[in-house]
Amino acid sequence: MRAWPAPEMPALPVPGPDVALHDTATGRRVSTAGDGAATLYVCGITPYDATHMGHAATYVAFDLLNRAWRNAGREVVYAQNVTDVDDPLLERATKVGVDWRELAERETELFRADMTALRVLPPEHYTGAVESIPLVVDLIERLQRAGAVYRVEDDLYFSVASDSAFGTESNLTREQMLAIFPERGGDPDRPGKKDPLDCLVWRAERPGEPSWPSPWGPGRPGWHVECAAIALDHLGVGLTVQGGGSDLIFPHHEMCAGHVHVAEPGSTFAQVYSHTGMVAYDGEKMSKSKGNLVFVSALRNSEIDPMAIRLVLLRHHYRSDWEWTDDQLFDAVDTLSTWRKALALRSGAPADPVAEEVLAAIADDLDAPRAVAAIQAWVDETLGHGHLADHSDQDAAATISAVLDAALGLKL
Ligand code: 5CA
Ligand code: ZN
Repeated sequence: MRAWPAPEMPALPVPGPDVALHDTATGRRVSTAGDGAATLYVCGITPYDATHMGHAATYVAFDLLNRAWRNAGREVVYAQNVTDVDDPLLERATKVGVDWRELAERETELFRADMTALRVLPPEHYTGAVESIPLVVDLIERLQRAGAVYRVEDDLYFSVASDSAFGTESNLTREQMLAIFPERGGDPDRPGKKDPLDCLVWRAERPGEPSWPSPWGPGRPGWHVECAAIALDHLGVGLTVQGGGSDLIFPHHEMCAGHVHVAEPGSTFAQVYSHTGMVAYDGEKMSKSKGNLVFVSALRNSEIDPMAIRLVLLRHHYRSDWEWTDDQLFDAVDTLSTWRKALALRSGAPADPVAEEVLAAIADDLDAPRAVAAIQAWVDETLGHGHLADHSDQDAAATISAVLDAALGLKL
């Protein structure tokens, strides 16, 4: 599948530091330094509605990581999926009376435009579930050969007992898993399952639903096996970072890891499991199913500067849960206008230490609020001095503009 056009990213004169990232599995801060390319898999959208601020926050967070690696001189290979066939997409298509393929293509195209406006670097591999069905079939066959798959009627399930590391990504108790599983697409009560936590890998054709041929008859992929197959195909095992929102910690990322561990015995799916906090609106997690949404495209259509949207997102640490309010957006618009005033002076307060602090903050578990504070301090100092003679750094604006763009994705 086609991704979106890459924004230009200026090369910085001094390389940034190696990146450390909080790992969900161990609860520790882990260095992502290493030889060879850094590999990143981030769970993509289910394209049945437009990109909301929760999605945008998640993709901007991993964009900071992508940029930090590149600024540190690291090669990056990034893969992202599109869940372009799944229950919620099919249900929405039926409800609004459009073909599910048309709905998926329309919303994916809107997502591309939103990511372009927010200056998010595109993945090297942007891959749909539908185009990956042969990969999924291949992975299920491998799981089957390992004895990890069984039938319930005509559907196929993955046995979580077959992965000895099951549970080590989320670190949840069995009771916690059983409580969350049905809220996130699981079916613990289905008769015939060996363990209530076992997950669907192949769903046999149902009347009126799309299906593809397979060795087990016509059907379509389960959700977790889709991401496992795409990540494995493009990035292999031991990827540097597996990412997504914290709503994917369980079951999604636990199951993806389980599939890969069983298909590639002795492997580790990811070195770091990284999760973003949830963005709320009107007191609840912003979600397509609840409908409490602020769309990136709606703000773009009302002539809001996408860089102001990006600044609102950067002002929250990626791991915290927070609530979107329109006031934060208006405040970001005002802030950017002050920043632009300072940059228009060209010379200003010394910029090199600021650029260094921005790179250090982002390399330190993507601390964007700290980076934004460093820029704000430079702007205050530069504007506060009043006349040019006080400004010791003749190239300050160029240095600050470059680091804003390269590290934070803010082109002003
Ligand atoms: N297609 C699956 C992943 S394979 C999916 O979860 N799609 S999604 O459209 O529901 O979400 C896309 C991405 O945005 C996921 O990484 C998800 O964790 C993240 N996300 C969804 N809602 C929020 C929210 N309110 N705040 C932050 N991130 C969110
Ligand atoms: Zn996924």
